[in-house]
Amino acid sequence: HRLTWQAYHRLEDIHGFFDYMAQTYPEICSVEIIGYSIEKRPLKILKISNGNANNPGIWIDGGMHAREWISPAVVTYIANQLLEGWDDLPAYMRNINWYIHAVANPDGYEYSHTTDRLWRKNMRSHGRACPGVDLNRNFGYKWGGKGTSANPCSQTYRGSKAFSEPETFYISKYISNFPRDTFKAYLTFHSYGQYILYPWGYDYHITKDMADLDLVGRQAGTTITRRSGVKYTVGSSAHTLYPAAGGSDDWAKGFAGIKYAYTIEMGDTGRFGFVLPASYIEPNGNDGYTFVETVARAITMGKNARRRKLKANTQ
Ligand code: 0X9
Ligand code: ZN
Repeated sequence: HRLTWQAYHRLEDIHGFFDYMAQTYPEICSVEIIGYSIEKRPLKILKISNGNANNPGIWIDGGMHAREWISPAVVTYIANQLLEGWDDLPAYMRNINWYIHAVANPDGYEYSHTTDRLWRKNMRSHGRACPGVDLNRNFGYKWGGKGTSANPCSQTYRGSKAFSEPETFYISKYISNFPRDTFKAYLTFHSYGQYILYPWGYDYHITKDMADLDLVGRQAGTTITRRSGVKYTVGSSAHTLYPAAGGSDDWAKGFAGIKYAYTIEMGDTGRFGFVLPASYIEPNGNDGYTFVETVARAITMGKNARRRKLKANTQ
């Protein structure tokens, strides 16, 4: 395959990497096309598993916003780390069914390479008005609320209705088709700012279960800083960034019931912003991997702790 982590690559190289990995490691991985974008590009995911259908599932996506090039780069870096290191990975990483969607907005991603480096939305046409829907305002949980726009020319245009866009619709369809509780984490990679964010994003709303997300988020942030020196700010989306409804993380938690729903905003904090030099891919990739590792561990350890408790209670 032609993918490297020394440069930003086009969609073809990323999908070629997925196909190559599926051919090279057929016992543990495969690709699946979950649908097609507005411009008919495949929405392609890589599945990695030790074959145990009962493993907890973790969904990882990237590239929902076209210009955030570090995101697909980090997501493919993580996929590569998982596969190249598989035999030596700890049990809590191998006993997970991984679903990796590196470029959730393939049309926008290509457009940001060919035409407009700072393109954000998908490529939905609205006749004569400005094209594009903000996919991270198009998910069907509290759709149309704060931080969203009804104006197609806005960068945060929410679309004509919840899941009006194939790119969001097929993610929701794919995840919803599994039995509830299959997925324990939904991790969506964005940039920039170095934030680990959890629901709720639609408003300044606090629920009990946010405490667990906060704890694991902080654990990830602390571990990243200890390993690489990079600092991540941890908190709920609305409080830490701004309220914005229709995000994928809110949908994952609020509708799909996935406990660990996070948006991670990778580096940097603004020096280069979206136009981050490719030399930042590897360091960001390692930080992203640490984040994923921390969440996987929390899922497995949580389960073991519960099992220990159950055992203690029945003895
Ligand atoms: O605004 C967004 O969609 C995300 N930030 S970005 O700069 N990458 O565009 C933050 C989304 C946080 N989650 C929710 N608001 N639900
Ligand atoms: Zn984004």
